[in-house]
Amino acid sequence: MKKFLLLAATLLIAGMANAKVVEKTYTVRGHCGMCKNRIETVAKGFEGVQAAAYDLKAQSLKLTYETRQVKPNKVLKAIAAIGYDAGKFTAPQEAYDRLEACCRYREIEGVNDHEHGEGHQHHAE
Ligand SMILES: [Cu+2]
Repeated sequence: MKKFLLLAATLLIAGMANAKVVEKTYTVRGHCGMCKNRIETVAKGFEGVQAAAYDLKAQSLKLTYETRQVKPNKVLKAIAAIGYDAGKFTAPQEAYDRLEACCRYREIEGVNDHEHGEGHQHHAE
């Protein structure tokens, strides 16, 4: 009986050691503070996600989560579902279309290309 209790205690401790909290960074597209808020809110909505910090400049989301409770791909998929490309998940066009004009990172990228083209012409004079 004593041996059994010892075994049970050992297993319990091993189980707790398995419950690891890790911090990982994923590429997530976004464009403004509103995007940041939405992305972080979705991520924090998952049980086991302890922290979610979106970095607009770096286009990356830092997730702090409990490995047994959270599958990061599920979080990324949920973020893609509201319109933001996340990790290997591309946001569906209809979700992207629902974003406000200031959040349309795909079109804004196109505008930047245009500006770059004009600058080049000026340089050629
Ligand atoms: Cu936005």
